[in-house]
Amino acid sequence: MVVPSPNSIMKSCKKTKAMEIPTIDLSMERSELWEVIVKACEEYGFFKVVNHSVPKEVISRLEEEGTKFFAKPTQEKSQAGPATPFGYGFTNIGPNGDVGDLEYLLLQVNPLCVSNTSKTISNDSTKFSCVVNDYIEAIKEVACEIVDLVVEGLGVPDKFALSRIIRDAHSDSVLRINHYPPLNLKLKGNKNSIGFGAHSDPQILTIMWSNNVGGLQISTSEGLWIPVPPDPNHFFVMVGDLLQVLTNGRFISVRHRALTNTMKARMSIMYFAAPPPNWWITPLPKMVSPPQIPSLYRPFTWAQYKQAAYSLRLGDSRLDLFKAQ
Ligand code: GA4
Repeated sequence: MVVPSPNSIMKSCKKTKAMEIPTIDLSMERSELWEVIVKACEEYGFFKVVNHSVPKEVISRLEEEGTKFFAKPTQEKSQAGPATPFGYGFTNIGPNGDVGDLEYLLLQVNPLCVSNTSKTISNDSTKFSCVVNDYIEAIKEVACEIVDLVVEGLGVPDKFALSRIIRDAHSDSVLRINHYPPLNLKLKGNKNSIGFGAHSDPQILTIMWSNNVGGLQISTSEGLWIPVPPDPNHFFVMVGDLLQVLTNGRFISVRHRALTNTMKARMSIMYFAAPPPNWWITPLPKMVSPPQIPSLYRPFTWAQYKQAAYSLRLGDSRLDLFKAQ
């Protein structure tokens, strides 16, 4: 990834406009929800979720664990790294030279157990694992509720076609805790810097929580960057590349990025809902009708897609490699 110069970021920031982020109230009648969810996924690949089922304490306990970990001396944190594939990482994103002003923890979601990684992250690894597991269990339910609504909204007869993949015991879902330290203006000399460069998420769906510090921006289909006001009481949902394929291009996997432009530290927690590695990905039968509506993508497994993602740069368009001839 070429890190944009501070000037180019400032220019693109000037172009940003206030946008009403689509909001899905999960306490609404199911029948009213389908339409709004499908519309948000089609138009932006992004929406906010309010009235979700995750207890406040489940989120605050994980935030606390993250804060405790990132406050440790670098040498201690490094014992939990490198994040290849799981553990502590900083500055480097992926294996191909992408960088950002952040540090992070990448955590395996399955199996839910006290892993060796937990032992290097916390002095109380059992507590750390419990806190992470409670969060994962709760957020997985939100992810499943959302994809079940999507499936219903699309009129797919198999009601659990997507949640079944996410619930699979071998699902390759990942939890990521990002920490964007406050920017030292004296050192950097600019107000905005790239925390995490522009990209789409490769998985099915991402559910994001962040503290009350802004930085996330999403791109519209016209390439306009929209700042997302932070909201620690609610979650944000992003359509991933696989959901774009599963809907045969009807939904868009949203390009997003995170800027560090503040004197406050930003923390975000992302749950990336993914299939098991050997799961074949093709558009849902309802989304194709050859010859009028052929599949836009050739079949591939999640393992193949992941391999492609890791062989490219963060901002590259991996879906192009899987387009049908
Ligand atoms: C983006 C979404 C998740 O954070 C992630 C990232 C992964 C990584 O940081 O190791 C990737 C990136 C993400 C997409 C392209 C590849 C892989 C870095 C990178 C350059 C954990 C994921 O699954 O894909």
